[in-house]
Amino acid sequence: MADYFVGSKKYFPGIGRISYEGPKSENPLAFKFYDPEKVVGKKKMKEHLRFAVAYWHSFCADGADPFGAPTHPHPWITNAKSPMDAAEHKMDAAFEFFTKLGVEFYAFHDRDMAPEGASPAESEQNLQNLVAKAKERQQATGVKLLWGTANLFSHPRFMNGAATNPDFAVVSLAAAQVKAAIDATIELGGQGYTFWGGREGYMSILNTDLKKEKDHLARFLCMARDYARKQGFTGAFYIEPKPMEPTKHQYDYDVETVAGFLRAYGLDQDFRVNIEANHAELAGHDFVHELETAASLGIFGSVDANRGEPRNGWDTDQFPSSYYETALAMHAILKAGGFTTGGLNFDAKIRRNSVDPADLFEAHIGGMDSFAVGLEVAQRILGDGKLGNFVKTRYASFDTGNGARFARGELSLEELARLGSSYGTAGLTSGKQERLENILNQYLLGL
Ligand code: XLS
Ligand code: NI
Ligand code: NI
Repeated sequence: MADYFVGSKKYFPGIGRISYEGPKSENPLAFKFYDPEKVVGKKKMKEHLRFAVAYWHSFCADGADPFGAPTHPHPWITNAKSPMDAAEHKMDAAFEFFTKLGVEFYAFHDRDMAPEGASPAESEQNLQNLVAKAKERQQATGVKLLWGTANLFSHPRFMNGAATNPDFAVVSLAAAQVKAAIDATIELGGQGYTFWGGREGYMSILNTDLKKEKDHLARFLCMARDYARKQGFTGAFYIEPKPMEPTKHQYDYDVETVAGFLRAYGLDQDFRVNIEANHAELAGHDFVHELETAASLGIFGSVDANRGEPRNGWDTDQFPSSYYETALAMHAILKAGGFTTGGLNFDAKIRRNSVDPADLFEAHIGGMDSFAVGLEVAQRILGDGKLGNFVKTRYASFDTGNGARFARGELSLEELARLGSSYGTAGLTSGKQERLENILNQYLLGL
């Protein structure tokens, strides 16, 4: 990666390139566990983990919440002469940050990068101007685009939804944005394009035609896919499930729901899921449950790496810090064959009272270290095979004889019932959950 922006002192003065110093380092601005070049299994850590920084949380959000004013106003915005000027300075800050942190990817929404104009045409022009600058910076630094997306939730016109809006005019305005965002993603060599349906859902069933809205959503996604493929996009399309917030009920509730939707509308060949840890929690699932579900359905794509606060019921988007969770997540990801187009995108924000410029670095360092530990633990679990073998043995009765005939669909219910009456007592085999949890704890400590 070129050092072009690392030398920059503009927005993060006093901070240089973050390097690996090992687990005992007391330097808050160093990696303790993430050693990008270290080989784990067959790949380097950086190739396994494919970290991305989220443009929106890190360079747009300013600490404002529904109860209070911004606490970290960004100099690239407050000192700017115009919204376009702010956008360009923001981009400098972003690339300075990416290169100093040493991440290889970023992700963005159209409106994170370029301000909305007075018309769709002006908005598209703004985006194209900024995309040209981003392309230069990508070339200068080697930083790549993990995925792009369109913000179809902030503008008041989307208050009743975007693709599911009851007003056709709004659906077509959403299309103008998605078309431009797809073009931008292609221009920047993006490896994926994400749809997070923030307002694709409803607040009251009394004013909602559920079937129409879902049909429209599917129609819209088909059109977007066809357009992108026609333009030569070969990357993955992701749907990012979330059960609620800002709507009461979001259609892309969780992975299983999205899988059913994709199949029902014939979209399952092109679309995969971008799984966010905090969204899994809001849906009442463990993060690893969503990952394993996606893998089992063949639609695992990418990850929005963050964590929720189990005692709060909303998307707190905190940086990941639990080794237990990252180990189980990386175990699921490695079992699924690892990332191809996807990666670990930090859809996470520093807390409102984290007001030092260094806090943004420390947050990402912690998240990257947490996943590096998770990766090493996962590799240990897979390398040793104890857990995998236990699971395999648990289902061994389906490997041969009548069990295998059942699995192949060769038995009728009558035959199965006849076999059942010959077994007498069965089923009293221990699941050994406690033993397995104890073993996992040993792996976590590297034993
Ligand atoms: C919001 C979502 C959003 C998507 C991108 O909850 O996580 O940030 O990742 O639109
Ligand atoms: Ni997300
Ligand atoms: Ni989210």
